[in-house]
Amino acid sequence: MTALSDFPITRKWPAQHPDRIQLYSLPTPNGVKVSIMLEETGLPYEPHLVRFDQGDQHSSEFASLNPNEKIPAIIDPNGPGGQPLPLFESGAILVYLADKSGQLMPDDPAQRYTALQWLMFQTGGIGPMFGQVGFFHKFAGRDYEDKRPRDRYVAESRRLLGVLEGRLAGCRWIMGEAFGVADIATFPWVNNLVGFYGAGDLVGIADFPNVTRVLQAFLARPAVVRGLDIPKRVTPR
Ligand SMILES: N[C@@H](CCC(=O)N[C@@H](CS)C(=O)NCC(=O)O)C(=O)O
Repeated sequence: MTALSDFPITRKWPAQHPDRIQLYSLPTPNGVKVSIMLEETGLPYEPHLVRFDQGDQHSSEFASLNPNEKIPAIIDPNGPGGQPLPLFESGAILVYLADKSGQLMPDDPAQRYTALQWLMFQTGGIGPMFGQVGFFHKFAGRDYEDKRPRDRYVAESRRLLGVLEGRLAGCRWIMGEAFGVADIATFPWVNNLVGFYGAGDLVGIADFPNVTRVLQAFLARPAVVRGLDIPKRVTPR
């Protein structure tokens, strides 16, 4: 038997509500996937802020939960078999929360695999490639004289946006009429690319009207608006 209090991370971020899912995160594109999912499903949870400006993600307490030292991570005190379940990797967390809540994932087995396919298209493609655009366009890589690395990631991101554009033509959401985990994984990254990274013109976002349409619909959802700001930052981005 394990208790929530057995996890070293609870010493740095004590649980006020030990019966709730514990979320360790920061509102970045990967972080908000989980807060949006939790807001959409209504599962009770307690958010804890992991401050990058203080190197919290590299603390021994955080690394004891995620040896990859990246947010988001969760502990569900009431996981499978009634035992606490620690979990990292946003894609795995979304699948777990969909299964736990019985929401935002198709019931039909074939549709479920298709949703997982698009979820993994995000975690394996969109996230890493858009992230590199951010590095080379907004962060330290911006000052590199050689623009070939930036151009490579911009071209690949454009290609991925084209794949998404094709999928969304005539569709309300990635899986058709039903909003779900693939949308929750994907649109925080599109939002970040055109918003925070300011790379909309660079990737030619105007060439992807369906992506833009669905992004606007995503940002209009009340649970998305809430999730984008959880856990609340104490310092500006
Ligand atoms: N594949 C991971 C990626 C997580 C990730 O890259 N998180 C970033 C924030 S968006 C992070 O924690 N960065 C902190 C660091 O690299 O030190 C996931 O999907 O959960």
